Amino acid sequence: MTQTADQITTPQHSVEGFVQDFLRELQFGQGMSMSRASTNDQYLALARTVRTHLMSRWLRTLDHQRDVQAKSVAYLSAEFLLGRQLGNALLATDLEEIVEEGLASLGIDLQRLRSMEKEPGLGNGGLGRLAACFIDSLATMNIPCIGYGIRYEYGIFRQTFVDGWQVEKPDAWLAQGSPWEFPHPEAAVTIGFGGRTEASTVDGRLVTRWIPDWQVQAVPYNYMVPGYHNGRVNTLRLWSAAATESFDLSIFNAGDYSAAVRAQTAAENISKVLYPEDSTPQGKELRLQQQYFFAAASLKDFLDNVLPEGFDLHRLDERIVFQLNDTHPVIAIPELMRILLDEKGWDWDEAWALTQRCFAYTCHTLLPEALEVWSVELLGRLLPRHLEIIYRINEDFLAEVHTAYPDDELRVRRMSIIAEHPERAVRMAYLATVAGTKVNGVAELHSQLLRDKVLQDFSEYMPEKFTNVTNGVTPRRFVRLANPRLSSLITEAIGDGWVTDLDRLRELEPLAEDAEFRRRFREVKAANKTRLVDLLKVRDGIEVSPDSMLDVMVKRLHEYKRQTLKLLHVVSLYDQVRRGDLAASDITPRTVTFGAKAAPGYKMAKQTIGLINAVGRTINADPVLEGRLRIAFPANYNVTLAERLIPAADLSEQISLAGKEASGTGNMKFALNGALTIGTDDGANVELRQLVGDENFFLFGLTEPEVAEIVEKGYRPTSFYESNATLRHALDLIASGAFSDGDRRTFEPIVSNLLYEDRFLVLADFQAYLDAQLVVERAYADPDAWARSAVLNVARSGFFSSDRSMRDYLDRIWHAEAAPVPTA
Ligand code: F58
Repeated sequence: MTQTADQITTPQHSVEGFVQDFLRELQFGQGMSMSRASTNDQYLALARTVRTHLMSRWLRTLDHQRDVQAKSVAYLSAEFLLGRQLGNALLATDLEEIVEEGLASLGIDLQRLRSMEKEPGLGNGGLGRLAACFIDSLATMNIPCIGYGIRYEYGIFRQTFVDGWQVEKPDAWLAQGSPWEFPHPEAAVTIGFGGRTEASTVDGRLVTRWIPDWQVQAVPYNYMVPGYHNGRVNTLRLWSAAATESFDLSIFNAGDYSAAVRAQTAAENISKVLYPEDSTPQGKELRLQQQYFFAAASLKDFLDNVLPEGFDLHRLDERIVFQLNDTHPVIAIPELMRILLDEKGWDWDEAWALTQRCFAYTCHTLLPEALEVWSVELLGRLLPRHLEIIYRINEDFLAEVHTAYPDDELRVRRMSIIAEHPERAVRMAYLATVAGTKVNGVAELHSQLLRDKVLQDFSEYMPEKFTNVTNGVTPRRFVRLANPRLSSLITEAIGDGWVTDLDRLRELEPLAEDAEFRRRFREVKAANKTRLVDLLKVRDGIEVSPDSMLDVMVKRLHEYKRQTLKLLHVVSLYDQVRRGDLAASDITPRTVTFGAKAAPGYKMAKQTIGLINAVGRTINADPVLEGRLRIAFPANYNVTLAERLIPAADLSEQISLAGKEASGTGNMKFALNGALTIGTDDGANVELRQLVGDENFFLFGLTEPEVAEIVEKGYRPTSFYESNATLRHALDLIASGAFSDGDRRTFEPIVSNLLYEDRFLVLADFQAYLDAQLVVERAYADPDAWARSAVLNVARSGFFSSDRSMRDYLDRIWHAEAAPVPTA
């Protein structure tokens, strides 16, 4: 008889029990005695000890799901930017104190072991981190969910600086093995590519078959996604590519050993590396291979292995909703159609009706150039059957549109899933919109602009499909784990219910008026700064004064996010001091901190990194500015660094051009950790400001309608350069070579881009930004009033919990319910 989860003994929840388990893992798991074990051995033994605590919950969750068959959410995402796992596992199991004490009794420092963990960097930025927050919330809310994605062997590159320029290094996060993954080679599925389709008539019915000409194996690696203190552990299933045996065999049999090995390498390439985000999607064949690889493997896995045997597929939508995280998994739509039509023998209408009930699509952008398209040539070559299906979907859809708008041929053409120029290509966002039950944007303003601009024709034709779900972040990782001091202060004041019910932070509001609470709040901020200062010294050799205002801009480097605007502020302060227009002693002491990776192929972004470092080198060495103005730019900003930086920040920079940042999620993390925001009326800043109140938010800049109007009339950046001396001097200083050893060519591309193009209206918003920074300085001059505002930011930002986002998805899109896992 097989053992059930209930019969498996849960490890002991005591210090002595933990110490025993840990030593057993060290000796028998890691093969090390205490005296010989390295710190890494100790970390691995600890990770394995902690994961056994999650194991019985995981098995119980699976058993429970098998019994109750509750509707699940399949979150399909090419990226899951998880961050380190150990801290989260300790938190979920409530083992932090026991482990700390147990390790201390062995003379081991828990923090030291935690620092050994390499974070899985399986994402670029906001989109990937959002996926990680969402699966955390679903587990905590007891919603059955499977995350499906790709186990990239190399995650986002490791950023280094050489002479201030970004140099990318591979991120071999798996080099030492990962104790958090569970490979299941026995459950691998085969995924086909290429080849041709064949139509024939069987029993009077037209049947199409796809005969791929090459295949790869998709091997699942399972990761635990623990709920917070609730006994649920959901699964994240990431696929790794491997050569199929049959593939190898045919070539081996032909006697060509090296060709066979090459083929193996080609197969494994599919999950080799995460594509670093670019300013435009690159349309690389390997990327489409990655997309189909994980979308097809996930569908097959769900249909064949997760659904119970004999399940009536007509009811699939009662058991699952496939949420498409941007367009990357959208190829799953024609794949489900192919399975139903070609493998299950359904007719078109019933297959289409079911497919339309099973998918929903989240859009994460507003930049038209970032909307993914695949050339018909490539898609047809790699996935010939899918292209046929997409054509048919389009044909039927356009016929419908034509019926609705018989006299509007232009509209019909605009709405085609197939673009005709500059080449014939499949518009993946249109396909997702046509096929999905719902389409959502990620903040109110974004969803409105999707309806009114990006997908206007579609929202007019099927308004009921469009909805909004404002993003959120998990309070477990981004407050409770990242900011233990603030967490204790909050818990002491209002109890610990906020960790799973973040609206309860409202109860802190009256404490904003309590001088003693404000004092303790400032103490927390100061201690977090000291913790960061210590980290930056060790991690990057950067010296930061804990007494300065910590002004932080951390996010991917993109022109629309406008890191150059922040930099122009710094350059202009420096310039004013140099000219004698401003006394250094009148500058509020600040450390302007950047964290940003640029896509390796994004020239302007890499230039900007070079310029930030160059300006930093100059002003940091200038004795006149000592103790007044510094730039800190630690390399390789990632989730781990975010967890240290955000709790220490005073000022959060959210300065994208209005109408360009879909939501932003950093903005939420900073507010929840008691930083005040200087920001434009963009993305979720809009909602943040409404919640915290105008008086607790530094708003500046053009609004989206104003931007649209200026662009419509013809924007001339030089007019700002000509009419604003401060701006002119700052730009001239960069152009003069002052930050590049007198070489005027080094940063010429940035300067001329700003002067003659400036797509993101940096110059138009410059003066407003400087003025708002003066307001910031005045506010910061009164530390107690600043603390009051910061407390109110915390108290009023509970809305930005990803738990709330999940409730919105559940109510508006998924219609799934909680299924509490019984405890043993
Ligand atoms: C981000 N998108 C949005 N894309 O820019 C941000 O406003 C939003 O808060 C966040 O999604 C979550 O909704 C984003 O991170 C990517 O990283 C893509 C990865 C794949 C290539 C194209 C960019």
